[in-house]
Amino acid sequence: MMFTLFTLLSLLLAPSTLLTTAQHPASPTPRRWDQAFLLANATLLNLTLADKAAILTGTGWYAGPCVGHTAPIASFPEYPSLCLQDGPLGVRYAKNVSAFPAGVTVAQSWDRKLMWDRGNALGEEARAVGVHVQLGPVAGPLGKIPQGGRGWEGFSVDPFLTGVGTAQTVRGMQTAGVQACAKHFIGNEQEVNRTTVNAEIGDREMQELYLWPFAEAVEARVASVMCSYNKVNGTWGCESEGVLKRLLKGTYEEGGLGFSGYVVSDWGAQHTGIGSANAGLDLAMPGDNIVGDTGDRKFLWGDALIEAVNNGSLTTERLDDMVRRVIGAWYLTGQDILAYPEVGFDSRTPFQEANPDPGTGSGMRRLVGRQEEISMVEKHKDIAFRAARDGIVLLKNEGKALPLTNLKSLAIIGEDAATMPEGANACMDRGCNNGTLAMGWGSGTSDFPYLIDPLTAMTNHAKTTNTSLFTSTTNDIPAARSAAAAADVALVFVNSNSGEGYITVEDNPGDRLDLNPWHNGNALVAAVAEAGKPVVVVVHSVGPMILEDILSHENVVGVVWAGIPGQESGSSLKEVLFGGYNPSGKLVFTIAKSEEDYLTKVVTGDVDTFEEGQYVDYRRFDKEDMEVRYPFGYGLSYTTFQYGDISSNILHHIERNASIGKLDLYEPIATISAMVTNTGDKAGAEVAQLYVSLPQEIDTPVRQLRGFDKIMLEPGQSGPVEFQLRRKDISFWNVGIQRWEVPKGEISVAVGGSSRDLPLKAIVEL
Ligand SMILES: *[C@@H]1O[C@H](CO)[C@@H](O)[C@H](O)[C@H]1NC(C)=O
Ligand SMILES: *[C@@H]1O[C@H](CO)[C@@H](O)[C@H](O)[C@H]1NC(C)=O
Ligand SMILES: *[C@@H]1O[C@H](CO)[C@@H](O)[C@H](O)[C@H]1NC(C)=O
Ligand SMILES: *[C@@H]1O[C@H](CO)[C@@H](O)[C@H](O)[C@H]1NC(C)=O
Ligand SMILES: *[C@@H]1O[C@H](CO)[C@@H](O)[C@H](O)[C@H]1NC(C)=O
Ligand SMILES: *[C@@H]1O[C@H](CO)[C@@H](O)[C@H](O)[C@H]1NC(C)=O
Ligand SMILES: *[C@@H]1O[C@H](CO)[C@@H](O)[C@H](O)[C@H]1NC(C)=O
Ligand SMILES: *[C@@H]1O[C@H](CO)[C@@H](O)[C@H](O)[C@H]1NC(C)=O
Ligand SMILES: CC(=O)N[C@H]1CO[C@H](CO)[C@@H](O)[C@@H]1O
Repeated sequence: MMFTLFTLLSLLLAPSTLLTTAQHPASPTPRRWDQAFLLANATLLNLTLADKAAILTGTGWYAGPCVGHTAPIASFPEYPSLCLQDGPLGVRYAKNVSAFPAGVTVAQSWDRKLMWDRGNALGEEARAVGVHVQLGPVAGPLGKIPQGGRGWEGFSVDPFLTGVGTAQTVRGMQTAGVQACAKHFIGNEQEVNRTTVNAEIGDREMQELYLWPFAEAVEARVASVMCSYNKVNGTWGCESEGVLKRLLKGTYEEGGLGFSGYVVSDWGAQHTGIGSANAGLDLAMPGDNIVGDTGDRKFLWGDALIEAVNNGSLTTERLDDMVRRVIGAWYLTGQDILAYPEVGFDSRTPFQEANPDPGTGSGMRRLVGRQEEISMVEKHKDIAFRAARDGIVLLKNEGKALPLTNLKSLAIIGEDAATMPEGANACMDRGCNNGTLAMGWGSGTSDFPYLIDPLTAMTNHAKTTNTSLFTSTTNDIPAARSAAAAADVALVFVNSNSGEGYITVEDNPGDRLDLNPWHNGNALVAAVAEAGKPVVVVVHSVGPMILEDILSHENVVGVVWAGIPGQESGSSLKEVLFGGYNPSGKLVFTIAKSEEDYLTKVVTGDVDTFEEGQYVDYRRFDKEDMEVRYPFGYGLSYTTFQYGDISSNILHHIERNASIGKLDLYEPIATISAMVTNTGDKAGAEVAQLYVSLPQEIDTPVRQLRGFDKIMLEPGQSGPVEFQLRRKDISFWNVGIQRWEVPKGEISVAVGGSSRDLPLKAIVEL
């Protein structure tokens, strides 16, 4: 009888639109949560206590080919052994999958469609190799600490931009049929002592900064959220009722996001059995404790969950809620009706001797290659390329030094210009900084299927244009000088790397030791600049760097910020340098004049009090009226743009101080429009930005990003940009009443090309 009911439900709830094509915008999932839960409820009636415990407990560290698995369930044969796998820029440890640009680089494109495309491509590749749950995107760290090791995995230090990046990635991934996992929840802002540090976060910055992108993920129907290693207010992230039960799953009336999916622990972040279940953790990963590089097969859940229900310390209601969330996410994303392939890779290590991998030199893993994966790399090449190219930010272009045209000779200088001799994948989890930097290090990496390094791309270009190249692909100063002396223009490559704290690279413990270029990059630039030729500096960096030394040389006429570009590094850079593409990227953080200016830094000891409140990055620089080198949102083009004609259209007149529901919060209430004109002589795209200023009496940043629109314009052409404001976008978190509230007083908006270039202003007349 159950079977009949179940079949009927499945037919009724069979998704109408599916799953295959990269349409945009697309319905974020084939089913809604209520439809998924109806199916999950029917299934729950059929499951034993032991089945439920198995659904909720990982099978152990490297107990299968993925980094996490649950067991198959005999009485529920359609439900698979779930495969959970990193990560946010590609499928970790798989072969022949794409290595996309990191989150921070696609964010620099400020292109919603491209963010969705990249997410969708990530999801398609994960699904093609049998991954059910892809561990990304990264919505935290937000990146309040510029040295923080994992900021590059996410999008921006601005919560609005990170919110858009997170939501678009979630939608793209889940449209491909894979479950997304927004991580790390919450307050995991540094690598040093990340498993012990206590993040003491006040409600205001919690809601207005750190929770914001997770709220957007929930609105995008994210299937799962990963709780983090750190403590919040003294309690482990994965057993904190305050953050899991109240902030994440609580209703809006309770100050929460109303998240319907499941919370999965970061690997080994679970510390208690029943405590974590009662606090809001739903799925324990990898299940056992990680000791060194192996699991101890001691499980905090599994049989203990059964005992706990039997002895009354865990209610059946809560257990069923956990199961409903986990299998509900499987129904939500339509994985019950998708043909899901077998897992096509193996993450287990170390099998170096038994399974050498001469192709890449990584030699660490047993890898299974499959035809469909190979075609995916080809299919997604263009997305990987565009995300890298459109994320390049032109910071300096003195006397139109760029694009480089009609060159007779060019010098390519610096070890960051070329792949290291041992191969792009030589270092396990990219845990070194040798050769050109196209990815940070840690679990948020994947193997490069190929890496077009800058030197290769420049060499090919030089051949087609008959340009002589002089190269020096180390940071050796005499060699750099002589290469520069022979050429018309010198390209000097510098970089700065960071990653996850389980690997230390050249004394950098995940977090960066400082914001200078690595390997004496400043001295390299100085030496070349002294050779007297025009110098263009190309920067590959995980996050903010201090550029004062580099900019102090008159001969440094150009600076190109190429981010963390992934497999298409050189090809994307070549387009910008030689004018095949007009750069349109903008900074997603501020480049300050000195490291101390940021105020926030890696805390030593075990407590981060978040005493800076909301005032991180441009929110701080604007509050203190500090000079910066390059402001948030800044980026040059080979053409110029002018802004005009701002107007606002109120869609709904609202009561400022009335009790509202969650739906109202995300409802558009006003549209702001403006005209942008291309006043130069080249076609190009402009990222128009909208910042909201709330009345200063409520102790709020001077301005906050609340909209952006990217428009492509021919020379002389004008076109409209439009920004939609939701109620939340003009609200602040009222700690007293624990609600979002539209403040009394004047609310104004400003529109322009960066956070410090805002020619248009208007008042929002509510
Ligand atoms: C699923 O079951 C729970 C517990 O009985 C109930 O609260 C919930 O409304 C059900 N969901 C649906 C969509 O029927
Ligand atoms: C319930 O379990 C039986 C076997 O015990 C199986 O045949 C049936 O398909 C299951 N129904 C659902 C809805 O999972
Ligand atoms: C953390 O502590 C601060 C300060 O006491 C408090 O305002 C906030 O609500 C707490 N947050 C959580 C999630 O417990
Ligand atoms: C119930 O069982 C759980 C799991 O084994 C255990 O942690 C807890 O201490 C037990 N509680 C009681 C009251 O026996
Ligand atoms: C990377 O460079 C470091 C420092 O020069 C060196 O010790 C290490 O062997 C290099 N690693 C590889 C894989 O080449
Ligand atoms: C390339 O440049 C060299 C030296 O500048 C010149 O001799 C040669 O004719 C050029 N070849 C082409 C195909 O333009
Ligand atoms: C990490 O925390 C411990 C205390 O648990 C402290 O002694 C140590 O100094 C901290 N390490 C750093 C680098 O801050
Ligand atoms: C409305 O305004 C009053 C007075 O400023 C304040 O006490 C109250 O908390 C506000 N919010 C609501 C929802 O009434
Ligand atoms: C098309 C492609 O990149 N194929 C590669 C898949 O991976 C194997 C193993 O590394 C390579 O040998 C193939 O060239």
